[in-house]
Amino acid sequence: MDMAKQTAAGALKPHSSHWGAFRAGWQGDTLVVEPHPADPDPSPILGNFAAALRHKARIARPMVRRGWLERGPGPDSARGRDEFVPVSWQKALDLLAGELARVRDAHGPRAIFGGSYGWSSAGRFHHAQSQVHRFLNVALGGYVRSVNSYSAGASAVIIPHILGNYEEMTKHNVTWEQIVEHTGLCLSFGGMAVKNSAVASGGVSRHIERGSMKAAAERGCRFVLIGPLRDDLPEEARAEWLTITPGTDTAMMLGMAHTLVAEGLHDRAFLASRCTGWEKFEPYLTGQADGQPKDAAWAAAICGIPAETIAQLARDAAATRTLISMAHSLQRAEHGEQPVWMAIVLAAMLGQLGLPGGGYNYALGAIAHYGRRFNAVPVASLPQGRNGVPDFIPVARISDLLLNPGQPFDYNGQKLTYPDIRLVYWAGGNPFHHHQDLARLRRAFAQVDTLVVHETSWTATAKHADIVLPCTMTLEREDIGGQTTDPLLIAMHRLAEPYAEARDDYSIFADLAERLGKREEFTEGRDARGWLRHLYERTRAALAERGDPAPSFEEFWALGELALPQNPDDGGPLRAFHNDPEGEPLSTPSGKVEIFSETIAGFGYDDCPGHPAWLAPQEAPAAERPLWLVANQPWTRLHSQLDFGGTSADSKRRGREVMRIHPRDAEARGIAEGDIVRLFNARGACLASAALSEVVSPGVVQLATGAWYDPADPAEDNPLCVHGNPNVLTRDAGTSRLAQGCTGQLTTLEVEKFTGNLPPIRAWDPPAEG
Ligand SMILES: Nc1nc2c(c(=O)[nH]1)N[C@H]1C(S)=C(S)[C@@H](COP(=O)(O)OP(=O)(O)OC[C@H]3O[C@@H](n4cnc5c(=O)[nH]c(N)nc54)[C@H](O)[C@@H]3O)O[C@H]1N2
Ligand SMILES: Nc1nc2c(c(=O)[nH]1)N[C@H]1C(S)=C(S)[C@@H](COP(=O)(O)OP(=O)(O)OC[C@H]3O[C@@H](n4cnc5c(=O)[nH]c(N)nc54)[C@H](O)[C@@H]3O)O[C@H]1N2
Ligand SMILES: [Mo]
Repeated sequence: MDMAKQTAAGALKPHSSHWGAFRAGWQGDTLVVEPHPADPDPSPILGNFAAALRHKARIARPMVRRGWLERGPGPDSARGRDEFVPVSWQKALDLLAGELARVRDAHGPRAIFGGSYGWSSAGRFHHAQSQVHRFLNVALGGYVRSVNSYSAGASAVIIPHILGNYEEMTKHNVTWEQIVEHTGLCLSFGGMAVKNSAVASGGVSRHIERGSMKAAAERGCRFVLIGPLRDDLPEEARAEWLTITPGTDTAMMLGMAHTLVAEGLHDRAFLASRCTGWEKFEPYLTGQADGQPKDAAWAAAICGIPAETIAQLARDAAATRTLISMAHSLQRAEHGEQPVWMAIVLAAMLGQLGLPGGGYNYALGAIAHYGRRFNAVPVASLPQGRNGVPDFIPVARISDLLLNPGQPFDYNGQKLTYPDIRLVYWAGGNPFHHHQDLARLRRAFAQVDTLVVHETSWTATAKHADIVLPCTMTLEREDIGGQTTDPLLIAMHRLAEPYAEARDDYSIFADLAERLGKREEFTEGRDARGWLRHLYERTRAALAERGDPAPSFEEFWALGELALPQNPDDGGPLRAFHNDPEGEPLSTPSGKVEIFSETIAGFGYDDCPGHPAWLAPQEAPAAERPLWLVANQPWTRLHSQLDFGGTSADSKRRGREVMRIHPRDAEARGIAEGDIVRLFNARGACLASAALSEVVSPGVVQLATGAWYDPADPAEDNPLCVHGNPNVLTRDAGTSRLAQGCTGQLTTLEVEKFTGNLPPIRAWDPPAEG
């Protein structure tokens, strides 16, 4: 260790982020960030902090859109094109409190959309989404909420019908420890890229995934990656790579299932004792029902993997301890329910659900929550109060909500109606990052009377708002970091003063609540420190109850972290069910694995029938859009957060996001390494820098999400994004009428070399003031 580091180390204070626990301190005016010393594989995303703190992209003062200030609330297509007027905090809060009261009194809280989806920051208290929900409940009587996530829109709805509680099936199932010890074959659909398991909501102190795959592979576990990108598994997994056509995994799994039946390799006893509906599914599989056997040859023609490879993989899976893992990505696509369901059926046919290191673990490796032990004590989160409004939307139906007030929609067996929204309140999320078809989203946001955004920085969402309130970022306040499957509770110390006039979401909401006569109810008389003490007490009391060391808040704060006891690695409800199907039934309607679901069949949805099926997508390559776009999670940041930070900015080329393309597809289009290219389809277009790479399958291009939307000419209705945000291209349609999940992962398009004058990049510039 050199001297400089030693000097710094003395002053480092603990903090945490969704991408890892760390310590940081100042060396002169440079923020030094060091990963948690016990982290074997820290994330490079930590490198985004230092340059971000005082970047010009930070919001300095409260701002109000000129058109809103002059003309008052109302639908306005000038959103995103207008100037902003700086105002004092006092004026901003007075205006906003007045507008909230107006909407509540004139239309009721059912006219306020407060779903406010987004990852915000890792601390349990200053979690912006929880803060805004609590505020709207306490001060206004509620809000229209959103359910489920962009992550798991389809799976979170279908898994409870088929296998059981979603949280348990993802988090309390097969662990990395079991994989290291027991798994013979891991079929990894969509991979388990370590850049993805860099991240866990609430923080992660030890990144164990790479090391676990290495240890498993060294013991002899065989990893097979099924997906369009070779680097979806780390080199340490020594994986074989099967390049599947995107969106066709269900067909491949059916082909494997057919082989199992044809060769008598399926576990009939397991299907009879622990599943329902096999007899309804089997005729579909064999073709007795529709004349088309779903055999390996049929599957090969759809998914692009040779029939013999599919058949052999089925045989291999039946011959050893096999784990099917499935990335979130497969279900963030049209008919995303189907691969989730079919993977469960395939695992049931192998009879290994619930065995150590075998069966099915949805989303293992997609985020660092999964494959770990559960804490034996709770980590508190901010209580959100009672929401008096029953209405909700599946989260990815935001544009539909704003564009179709009063219209009906289907969701999970219910017929619901979109309420008439007048005010949208967003804190801790970035819909111009996360949502699809951004031109449509702009039209949707133009419909409302008022859009309020709390942000740390000038995201495109902030630039489309009417009232923008500047917030502290995590480094500028104290908090507690923790989540249910990480064994460390982190005392997140403050590392910097708030930027310019930025304030904590909490203190903003407290002042707004005061103006609405609800300060005491919102704060319960606590300041931020008081809340940290209060939240910590939940964990401390549980520790004391167990007879474990239970330090006081002051001791915890001084120690900087607290190791939490964890439960044994017991395999969860699937293990219990495997061992005792009668005594420990699953939480599904039948108590068994539902290969056929009477419930789902009863909904009568043609896009999600009563058993898993291959349903060809509408979004498929065609003459004018011959390539698949995989719009996956970025390596260099969490979503769009700190896009302007060091690691993220350094990964851009000529300021633009990098798109990977197979050399063969590049050559056919006259595209060379480093060329600026235009990606386009009927919905929109963006620029990116081309990287030629055989890591990408032919026929596929890959552009990660998260580059901030940067319209060449904001005055246009559907401008070119000059920076490389793939969501100008993606389709805004639900997975099916069952779950209505996000389908942003896959889209189809064409790519060409961009030969025009290169437009400047202004993504991180503050908007014009006037
Ligand atoms: N095409 C396509 N689109 C996708 C996906 C995909 O695979 N393909 N993936 C989807 C998935 S899985 C997800 S989860 C979403 C993620 O979408 P989001 O969660 O909306 O993305 P983030 O960039 O994390 O947005 C968080 C925002 O909160 C702000 N923030 C951070 N801390 C604070 C704070 O303390 N206070 C306030 N007020 N703000 C704060 C950050 O600056 C940032 O703008 O994207 C989805 N979009
Ligand atoms: N570094 C980093 N890590 C993250 C995040 C981040 O923003 N940055 N976001 C976090 C969040 S919120 C979530 S929900 C998870 C998301 O977890 P995922 O959704 O699983 O992650 P992605 O990277 O979008 O997709 C993983 C891979 O799936 C493959 N894939 C895409 N379509 C198909 C298909 O049809 N079939 C097959 N077999 N493979 C396909 C792609 O090659 C892609 O690289 O990641 C988390 N981890
Ligand atoms: Mo996600």
